[in-house]
Amino acid sequence: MSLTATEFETRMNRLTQAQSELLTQVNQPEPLSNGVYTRWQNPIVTSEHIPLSWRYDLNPATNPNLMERIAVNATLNSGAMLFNGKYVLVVRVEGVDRKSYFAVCESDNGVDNFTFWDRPITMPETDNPDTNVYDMRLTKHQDGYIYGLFCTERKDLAHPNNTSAAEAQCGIARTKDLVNWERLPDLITYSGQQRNVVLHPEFVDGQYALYTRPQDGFISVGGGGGIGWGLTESMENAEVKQEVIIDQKAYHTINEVKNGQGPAPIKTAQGWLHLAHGVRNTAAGLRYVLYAFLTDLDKPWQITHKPAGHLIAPEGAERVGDVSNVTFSNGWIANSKGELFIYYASSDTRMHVATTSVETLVDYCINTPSDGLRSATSVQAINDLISRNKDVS
Ligand code: M1P
Repeated sequence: MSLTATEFETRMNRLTQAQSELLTQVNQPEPLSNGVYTRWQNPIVTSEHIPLSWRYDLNPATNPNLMERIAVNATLNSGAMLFNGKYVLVVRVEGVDRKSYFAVCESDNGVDNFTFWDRPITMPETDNPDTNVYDMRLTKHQDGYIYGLFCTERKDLAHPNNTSAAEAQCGIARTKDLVNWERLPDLITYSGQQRNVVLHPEFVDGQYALYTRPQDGFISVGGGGGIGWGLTESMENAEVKQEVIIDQKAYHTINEVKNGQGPAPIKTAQGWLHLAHGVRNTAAGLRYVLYAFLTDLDKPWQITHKPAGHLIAPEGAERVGDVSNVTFSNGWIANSKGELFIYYASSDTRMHVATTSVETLVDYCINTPSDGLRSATSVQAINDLISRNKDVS
C-alpha cells in the first residue's frame, strides 16, 4: 500500500517541519559551570541534522511511501575552524552501513543552528582505496593551505581470514575552500599503525611538524603509544623518520591505556595550548576523557604544564551511545575575541559544544596541580589548597 498524494505531502511537510525546528532551536548554556568551561544544553549536531535530501528519495514515483533510503547512524568526531566568518565543522558522519564520511556544516555563532552544506565531501582516494575515513583534524598552516589529516582504515592483509583485522594509517588532504580537496599520499612512519595524527600550524626548523600516535595494533597501542612528535620536509610525500614520545601513557592515570592529540594546538603568549584524549580501562570497558596541557612556544614538543586528570568527561546522557563512556574532540575554535569553542562528541554518537576562553584555559593549565601519581600526593595538593584558603579568610 502506497501513500496517497495527500498523505505523501503531509509526511513530507512533517519531516521538513521537524528538521526545520531542530535546525533553528536556540541552545542555552548550562546555568552553573565549574568556572573552567560551560557546557551547552543541546547536542549541536545529530544524525537528525543531516539534510533530508541525503537520506530520502523525495520522488513519489520511486519512493511512494517516503521511506528513508540511506540512513545515518551517528555524527561525531569533527574537525573545526573559522571559515569566511562562520563556525565550521567537518563532521564525521557515520552511515548505518558503518562507513564514515566527511561533511561540512556551519553556524553563525558556534553554539547552535548548524546547517550542512549542499553535499558531503567527495574525498579523493590514493591508489590504495580507503575502506573507512574518519576523525579529521583541520590545520590552517603557515604555508597557506588548510590541511585535513584523518584516519584511513583498511583491511589488515596480514590476517586475511580475520574479518575484524584492520590497519589504521594517516590520510592527508588539503584544500583552500573545504569543497575541493587534493589528496596526498598517506603519511609514512616507521610505527605499525597510526591514528590521531595532527599537523602543527607552523613550520618548525623549516619543516612540517606532526603530532602522531604510534600503535602496534588497530585498537591496542601495545608497547607503543603516547602522543608522538616528528618532522617531515614535505606534505606531498610526508615521511616521519623519527618519532619521539612527548606525552607518555602512564600507570593509574586517565591515559593509562592510550591517548591522542585532539585538534591542532592554539598559540598563546604562555605557550601552545593543547587538547587531547586519554583512555583508561574500567570493569565496564574503556573510558575516554579530554585533558589539556601547555607546551613551550619555541619547542612545541616540550610540555610545560599539565593539570592532573580530565578537563571534560562524559556526563549524564553523554555517557550512553554507540561506544558508551566516551568524550572525544578533534576540533576547537578560538575566535578574535579569545573565546574558545570546544567541540566534542559523546559516546561516538553526537556532537556537543563547551565554551570558555583561551585565557581561562591557559590559567587552568598553569594553576591546576599536576598529577603526583599517588593518593598521598593528591591529598597533599588538597591540604596545600586548604592552607592557602585559611589565609584568605
Ligand atoms: O571509540 C572511541 C574512539 O576510539 C578511537 O580512538 P583511539 O584511537 O584513541 O582509540 C577512534 O576510533 C575514535 O574515532 C573513537 O571515537
